[in-house]
Amino acid sequence: MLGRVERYLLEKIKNDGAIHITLIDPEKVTAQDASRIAENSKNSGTAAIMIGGSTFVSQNHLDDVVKAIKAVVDIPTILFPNNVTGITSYADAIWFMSLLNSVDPYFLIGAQILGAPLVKKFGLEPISMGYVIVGEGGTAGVVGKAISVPYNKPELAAAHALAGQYLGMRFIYLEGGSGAANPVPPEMIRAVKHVLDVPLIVGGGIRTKEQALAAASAGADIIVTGNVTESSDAKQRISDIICAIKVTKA
Ligand code: 1GP
Repeated sequence: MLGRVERYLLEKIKNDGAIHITLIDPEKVTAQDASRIAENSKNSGTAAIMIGGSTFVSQNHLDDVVKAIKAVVDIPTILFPNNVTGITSYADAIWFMSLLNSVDPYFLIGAQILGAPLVKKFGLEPISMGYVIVGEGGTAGVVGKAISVPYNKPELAAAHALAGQYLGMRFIYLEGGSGAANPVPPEMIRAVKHVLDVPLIVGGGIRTKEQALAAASAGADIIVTGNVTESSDAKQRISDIICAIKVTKA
């Protein structure tokens, strides 16, 4: 049975075409910053808040960040963990994810085995997701020991994504790496979308409405932005991104 957050995401994709999710990296912000970013993003029309980063964060700080977000917005909070330490009981859901192109079994299934009992204990809604690192891949690629799929090999990205879907994953995430110089190219998104039946998430290096529009037009169902949300003109930029992707697919 699908959980509440997953149903909400699917419904919103169906109604809006492509949707936007705001990523907050708890390592980069105070709890106060996090609540301000979440509130601004919500007012700009973001569908949900993802919380996670690629490196270290203390458990207490993660708890405080999620609590601060939940105090100001009612849209779903979804954990985006890089490890077992990325789990807190205060969120609504968790991307229960496997890094499909990691060479380290820890990121394929090891961390998931350690984390699963906590997810159960905390009553978090697990949303199964296949994570594929592409292009420069950023910190996530290094930490996750991924063999990144080059941007000029869209068919390889499609094979990874399809394997994830056949293994039962209900979302696929193409990750260009936070702060990537170039976002995932439309040709790669198109090739992946062509073979997939499950929703496609795309993120990494998306900074402008033009880039978001290009990703959505190529088939991204969910656009994730992180860095943009921390900029001084974040509210306007996120509104522009959301407006652009709605127009494309609605
Ligand atoms: C990282 O895809 C996300 O996991 C977001 O990347 O910070 O570049 O928006 P940015």
